[in-house]
Amino acid sequence: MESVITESLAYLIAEAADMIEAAGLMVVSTGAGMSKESGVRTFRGEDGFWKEYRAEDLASLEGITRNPALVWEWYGDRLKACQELKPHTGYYALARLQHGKGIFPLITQNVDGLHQKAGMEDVIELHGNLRTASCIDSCGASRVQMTADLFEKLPPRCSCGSILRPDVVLFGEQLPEQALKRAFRLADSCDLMLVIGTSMVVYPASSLPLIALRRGVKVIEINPEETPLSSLDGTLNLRGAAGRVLPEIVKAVYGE
Ligand code: BV8
Ligand code: ZN
Repeated sequence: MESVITESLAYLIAEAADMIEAAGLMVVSTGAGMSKESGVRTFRGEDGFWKEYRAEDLASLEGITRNPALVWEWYGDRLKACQELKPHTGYYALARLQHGKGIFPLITQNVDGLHQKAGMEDVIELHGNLRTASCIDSCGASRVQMTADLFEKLPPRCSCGSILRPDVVLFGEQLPEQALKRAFRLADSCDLMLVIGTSMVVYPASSLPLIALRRGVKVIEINPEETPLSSLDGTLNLRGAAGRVLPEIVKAVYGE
């Protein structure tokens, strides 16, 4: 994924840098594409996870009850990948922006924890995370850490005997209330939104930039591909990879 910084892209990056410098409250929203250059597979791209399976077969309550071993095998692979993978330069550029501009909130659909690994603060995990798992029957037993021993016998079980489920938001589940409320409040109050690496397919995360646009706020989209957000009035398209474009934005803002 070597996206070249063409002259036109360099011009748009300079424009985006001016918008970022001028913005009061900037909010960043990221999806699976933000982690692509760290080696995490996206959901819907050419190498996407969902290629072999439908989302409902894996990240859903009936999927995990129907085939718990398959879903736990998939989450085990992902957990191992996330633990081994390192944030790419785009992550550190975003962290540099966050520390330079004042800690802006970062809303992510990702559960890989790479934003935190790159030293970012105020990370709002809309779709949960892979750090812990809980009882599928909510029996009251405390959450368990997602460590390698949990995967010795699939599916892992709660002390009550029911199966465990990773503390991610499965399809059909409500998002964490506080995180979602804050995300909507930020979409409703920001002066600028930076949207990186999302196909804009999954709701309600996909509604956040639309709320900002409806208020007349500009949205900068960093994505090598076209999405439903790209052609909307008020969106500035930086058609490139996060790992290439973000360091160029930092160079344009901080000259380094
Ligand atoms: C809910 C779990 C309310 C953790 C995930 C019909 C129409 C509309 C909506 C619905 C519908 N039917 C059902 C719904 C609601 C449903 C939904 O939106 N379904 C979609 C599929 C249509 N949403 C829900 O169920 C949500 N809950 O609404 O609750 C409710 C509940 C009960 C009763 C009443 C109401 C829950 C959604 C959360 C689901 N969990 N993950 C995990 O396993 O990770 S979603 C999963 O997809 C991930 O979290 C992921 O983040 C998310 C979205 O994908 P993206 O991040 O956008 O990634 P994707 O691969 O799609 O795209 C990658 C992008 O990156 C591409 O654009 C690519 O071009 C770009 N890219 C590639 N390389 C790079 C790059 N960009 C930059 N740099 C690069 N190098
Ligand atoms: Zn239990």
